[in-house]
Amino acid sequence: MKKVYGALIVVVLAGILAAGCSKGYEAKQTVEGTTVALSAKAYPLVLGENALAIKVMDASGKPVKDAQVSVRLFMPPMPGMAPMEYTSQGTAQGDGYTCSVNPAMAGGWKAEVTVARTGQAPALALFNLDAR
Ligand SMILES: [Cu+2]
Repeated sequence: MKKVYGALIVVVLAGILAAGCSKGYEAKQTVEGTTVALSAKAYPLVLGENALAIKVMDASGKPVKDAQVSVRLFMPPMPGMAPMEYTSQGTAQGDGYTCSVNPAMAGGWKAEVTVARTGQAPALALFNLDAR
């Protein structure tokens, strides 16, 4: 019976560790009343296609579904490296938006999310992302 419990504990611990390693990314920022939540299921990002989920909430916490959302992914200037910058458009999905980003090298990136709504100044939220 003890052996069974031992094996069970090993399995549970392995599960917790595996879950910990594949933990996604989640962060949010509030800019002048607009909250922008950015998440990625797999994190750090990989070189190639990565799907980012973006949720936008107004000052009352209600999801904003009629915005134009774009993500400018860039790497802060590095010595001896040409600047890297890519902009991708988000598409509406469910309660929010999805956007595909494609980092070209491993390292620290910044994702500037722009939320534009008719008749309002665009809200800009900046996030730090790692790619490996
Ligand atoms: Cu670089």
